[in-house]
Amino acid sequence: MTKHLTQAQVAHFRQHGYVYPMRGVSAEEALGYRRIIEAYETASGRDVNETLKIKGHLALPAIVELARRPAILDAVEDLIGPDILLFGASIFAKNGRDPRYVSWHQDSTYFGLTPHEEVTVWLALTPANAVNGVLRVLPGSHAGPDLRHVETHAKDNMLAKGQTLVGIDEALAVEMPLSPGEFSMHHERTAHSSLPNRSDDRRIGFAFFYVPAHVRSSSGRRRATLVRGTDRFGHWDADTLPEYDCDPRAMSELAQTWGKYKDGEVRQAADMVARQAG
Ligand SMILES: O=C(O)CCC(=O)C(=O)O
Repeated sequence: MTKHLTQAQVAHFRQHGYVYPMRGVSAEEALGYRRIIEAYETASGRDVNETLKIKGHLALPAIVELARRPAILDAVEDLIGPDILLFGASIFAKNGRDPRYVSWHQDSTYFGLTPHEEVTVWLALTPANAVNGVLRVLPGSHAGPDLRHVETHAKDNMLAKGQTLVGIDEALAVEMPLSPGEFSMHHERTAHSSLPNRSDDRRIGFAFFYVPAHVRSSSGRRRATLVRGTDRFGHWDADTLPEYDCDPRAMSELAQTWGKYKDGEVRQAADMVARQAG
């Protein structure tokens, strides 16, 4: 008995590594979250792509609340079971007429998790479509190994290192168009990417990273938030959640985690695990 997804959607995810569209919040609520995030962006004076990354939920209680929405967690539970940790959240906000893109990549190479059972929920806060740089996936890529990424550090690449899979056949890409408040889900090994925004308005999505409680960090102890069920494993320390917007204790954890991620600690750890396995 599933809680949100149909059996056919669960089967689709298992076979292809992605599923969409599901409704997480109403269109009005999505607009409300967009406004909250844009107000935060204006107040901070910085592009949210620089400040709401990897542990973006630590900036605002509203983002933690969004990550805990029952409709979202019900769908996550249908895929990974009832004991669910949120180990991260990142915004992907492209401006109108924005040349920035996301190159083909697999998160599994960079997340430092074992076993590879993470599921990403990508929640649309604006429409996401073929014109404004919708999220695209490579069906079935979750079933293969972690592939080699070239770290390009390209200027318009929105990824921390411009990490890029080479040799992907674009003709196999599947777009996952969404209306505001809808979400897609993809497995951490599913190769994904997005093109520049050719529309006049922004394209904003929030990606939430969920793991079942038995998944460990392969890069030393890290932090996460139990969002549903029971943690009988204790592999993760608790995130310092914000008690109010821009709570300095939580903001310092956000900044440290993003810094470490960008600077390669997680990647090095993932490399070590790969060497041990290989
Ligand atoms: O929003 C995008 O364009 C890319 C999203 C992404 O890379 C992710 O959700 O992991």
